[in-house]
Amino acid sequence: MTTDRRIAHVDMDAFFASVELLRYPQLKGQPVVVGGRGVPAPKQDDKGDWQYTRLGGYVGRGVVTTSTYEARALGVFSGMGLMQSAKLAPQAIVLPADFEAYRGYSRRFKAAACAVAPIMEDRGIDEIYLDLTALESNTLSLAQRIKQAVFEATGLSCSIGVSPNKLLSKICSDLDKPDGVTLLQRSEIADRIWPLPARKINGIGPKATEKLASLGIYTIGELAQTSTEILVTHFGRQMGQWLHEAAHGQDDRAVITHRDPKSLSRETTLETNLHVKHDRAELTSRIDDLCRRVALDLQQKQRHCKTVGVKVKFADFSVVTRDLTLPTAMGDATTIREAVSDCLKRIAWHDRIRLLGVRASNLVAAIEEGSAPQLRLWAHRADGAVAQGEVQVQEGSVQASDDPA
Ligand code: DCP
Ligand code: MG
Repeated sequence: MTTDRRIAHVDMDAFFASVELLRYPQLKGQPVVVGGRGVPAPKQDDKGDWQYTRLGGYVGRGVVTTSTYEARALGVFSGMGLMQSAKLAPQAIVLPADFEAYRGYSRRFKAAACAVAPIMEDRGIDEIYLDLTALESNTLSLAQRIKQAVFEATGLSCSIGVSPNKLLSKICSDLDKPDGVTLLQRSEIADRIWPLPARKINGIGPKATEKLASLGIYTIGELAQTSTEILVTHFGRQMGQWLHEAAHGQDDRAVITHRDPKSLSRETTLETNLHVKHDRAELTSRIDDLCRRVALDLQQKQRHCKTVGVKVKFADFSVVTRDLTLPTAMGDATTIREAVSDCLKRIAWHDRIRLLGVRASNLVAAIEEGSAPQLRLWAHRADGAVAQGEVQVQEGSVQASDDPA
């Protein structure tokens, strides 16, 4: 029998809100929510006292990105409208989101975890998987070292689940939040996993949860006791089989250390619905801003794109997308903006605009001066002078055509 793997799932606690509390430590212990960019930032008055925006006074379309555990106790969670949340927690403080700051902390926490356990899969802004199997120490002390390293690098706490696979570890990291460590062995699945609601399995979303409930299946244990045939009848072969395996805690997916992003996008919901002609200036500035942000994202990921797309959601909630594929890959805001203009010209504007989005896809690796110091892009010419080597860039690979190294 082969020994089980040891896979950790690390998830930051109330991530955006916790970063904000580093900036405003005086708010610790209070219900705080992080809204969108449009929320006014706290200000200090003449006496030096901080003035915060309370949820109760909020008017607009902003959404809660996350909330502190104190706000969650009042019923306010990620994804809820700020105005709806205001009814539950009018006294809660609402702060503007600062995505740049969250990305910075995200990088730091991942680097710190990687220093302890280098096999890492990046799962987004605040979560990673780590493969601990080949490491010497015992599992609990590794988990504690990871937490300590993350805390020293960021001042933030995280929760960790460790089990034989990604599916179980993801469930476990959520069992003792915040600041928890949950270790699980295969023999404990029935006792500790089966009593949980089926939706705790990553991949069972609201629709599947509802369908399972209509079959009288609420817990993971009930799902595990249901025959594969019944599941296949209701969910199709692939999903039905996967549901059965997942409920039995089976998952042999590897920890993938490198994944090329397929696309990058930015979108913004407008505070009020805008008219394509009457609000032209405002629309232009919002689109310019989205293009700049997509260009920055590409730069950060060291990618260029060949395809640029736009998304428009109208006041009647209908969505239209258009895209344009260019002959060569690029990543600068001006070229992206030109491609976006081309896409926008192909839209029939039948209603006011509620949301705008810009997407870059068909991504290839980009090499920019100074961004890849480890690469030898300089080649010695026959006459002894140094010339810049011709660089061919393809998806996921970098080749200098005349590299003397
Ligand atoms: N996020 C968001 N919109 C959502 C859900 C999440 O903007 N609908 C952002 C804000 C969160 C971050 O992603 O801080 C991470 O999401 P999590 O689901 O891990 O939530 P938290 O880290 O905030 O809380 P928890 O302690 O439950 O992990
Ligand atoms: Mg989190």
